[in-house]
Amino acid sequence: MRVRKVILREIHLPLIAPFQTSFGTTTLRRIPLIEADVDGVVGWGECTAGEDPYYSYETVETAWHIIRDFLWPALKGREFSSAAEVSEIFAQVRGHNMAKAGVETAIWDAEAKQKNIPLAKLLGGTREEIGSGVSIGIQPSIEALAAKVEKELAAGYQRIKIKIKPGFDLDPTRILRQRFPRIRLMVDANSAYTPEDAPLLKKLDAFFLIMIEQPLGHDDIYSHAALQRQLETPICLDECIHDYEHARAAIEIGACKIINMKLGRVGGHTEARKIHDLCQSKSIPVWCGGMLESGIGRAHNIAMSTLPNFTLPGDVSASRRYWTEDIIEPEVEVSSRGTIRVPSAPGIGYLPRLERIESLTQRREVLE
Ligand code: OSB
Ligand code: MG
Repeated sequence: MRVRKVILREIHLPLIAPFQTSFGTTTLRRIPLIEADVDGVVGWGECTAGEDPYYSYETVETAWHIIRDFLWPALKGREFSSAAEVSEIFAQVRGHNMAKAGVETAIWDAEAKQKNIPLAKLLGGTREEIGSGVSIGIQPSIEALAAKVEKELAAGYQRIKIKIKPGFDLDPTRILRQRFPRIRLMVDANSAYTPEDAPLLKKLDAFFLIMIEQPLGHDDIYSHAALQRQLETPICLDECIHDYEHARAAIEIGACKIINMKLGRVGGHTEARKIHDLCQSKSIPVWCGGMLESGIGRAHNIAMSTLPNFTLPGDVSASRRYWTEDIIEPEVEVSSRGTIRVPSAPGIGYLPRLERIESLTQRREVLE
């Protein structure tokens, strides 16, 4: 295989409603899309770098720079036998996993299309449908939050995740648990707490959460181990896990009992699958996180979520929760049982709507 050409586009897509976390609020997504021509077959990837370097150090600008000035030169003219080898070709570049994943996932899509099979199959996936949960951003009031939860449960979603931050944590969680005693409920702090907050976090044990996601420092695996020893509630790591070795270290020292998998954060399908296999062998469940993706990223998330150790509902939800109109055809839909049907068409299995993509494009660069 050889990548003949890459078209980089940045599209702007306004969210239906602002999404607030402990680190900031997003109203408009700037999304780099990667269209890779691999031996004449086109694959699509999405780069999940943020508008600001608040979730991770990567941004849309750094990703564009890394793809154009380092990843493309490494790839250009290079012969390889499968998409599984692309992460090695990129290994000389330290970090910048979201930039890498954007390109790597596009090549996986192209390979699946060359072989005329669904990407889920090529990855080794075994599910025909995946369980879907929602991530609900911080709301102006607990009442507003409860109303959102009510609506998502009525739509069928299997699990509710709320974002917490200091000052918006115990009260909303307590009230939701009182109002919805039996639902699968979890919280995500996006690194907003410190080890000194352990007594407060310990109080969350009273609410029988299925997990607490990334309470402590974004790069502090060690402190999560000390915290996990004090908590009944399982800790799930998100920001801390960038590769296989991070996952191995976190599991070995007891820093988490669950791992949130994000393609962008770990650099693509190959590394995600390695981490998945490790977790499976250690009886650590994984689930697919989200980065407010457009349909392209969402489609890759669905394919990855078909691997057998994705045993918990992920943050992969319907296109309509975020976008008035997605950029793929058909859009991602969720059944009243809170499931997403895995497409059976080749590759990511959804069609990029090229005209719509072009009309949303703010900049474009051809690499060849
Ligand atoms: O921590 O999981 C997170 C969105 C942006 C950055 C980080 C996170 C999130 C979400 C959104 O929780 C999940 C989604 O895309 O639905
Ligand atoms: Mg998270």
